[in-house]
Amino acid sequence: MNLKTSFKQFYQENGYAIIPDVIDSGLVLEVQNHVMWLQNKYPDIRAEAFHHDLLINDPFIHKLLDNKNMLDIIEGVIGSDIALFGAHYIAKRPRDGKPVGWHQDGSYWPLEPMNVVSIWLAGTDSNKSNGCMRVIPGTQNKKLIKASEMIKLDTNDYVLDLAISKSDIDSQKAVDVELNAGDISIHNPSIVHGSNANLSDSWRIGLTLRFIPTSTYVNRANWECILLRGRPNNAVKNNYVSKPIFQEGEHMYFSGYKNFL
Ligand SMILES: O=C(O)CCC(=O)C(=O)O
Repeated sequence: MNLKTSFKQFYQENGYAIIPDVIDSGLVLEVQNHVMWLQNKYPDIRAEAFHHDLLINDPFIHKLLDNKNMLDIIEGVIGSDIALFGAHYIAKRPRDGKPVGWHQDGSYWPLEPMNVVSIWLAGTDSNKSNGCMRVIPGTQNKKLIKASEMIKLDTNDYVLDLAISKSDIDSQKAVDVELNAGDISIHNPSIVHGSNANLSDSWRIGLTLRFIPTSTYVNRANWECILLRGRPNNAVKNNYVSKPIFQEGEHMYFSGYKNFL
């Protein structure tokens, strides 16, 4: 059984799957450097909130996404015409990294249809003590709760501003998605998931990447996507960015930056 197919049955049954050793230690180090570089560049933005707009035209992110291991895994789930529509570092600092309330990703997304899969890429080890992602297997088969049915959270205390009420969750069934740096997990847009605060002495760095087939429409004006493999769909008017140009001072140096000059 190869990597492309071996995780699929587990994913279909449980709504998530772990795939070890997808990126090498050199790239892991660059992911860590990238978070520290962004923290230095944007001192007023918390590291849990390095969102899509800061990443979508960043040459390092484009290099990271040009990864056969990762794209083969995604192809196994959504087919061979692949685009990225979301990227977000949720990097939790030691001792005060914020929790993420229980939610289903699809509640937030303007995707038509909701054909999408997420990668959570571990830039450090991610475990119970530093606030790893937690999922409730089986909930990928439940209907999506609307944003209007969720409770509001204070973003001074939580990464996201909405959550499913605790009374609607059987958190006894939650599974800790523990990863080593360089591993990934994938998850379904309907699975209920969240994470606890990071109260440990170590960073917990996660990069969330959201992949759609090019037949899925992102119904949000001027939203920027990256075409990663295969062809765009002429009937679906998504907006694909060009390959970014590396600019000193604007972007972090990384191995291969010269490919973006
Ligand atoms: O990084 C976390 O703690 C939560 C991740 C998450 O909510 C997501 O990837 O959708």
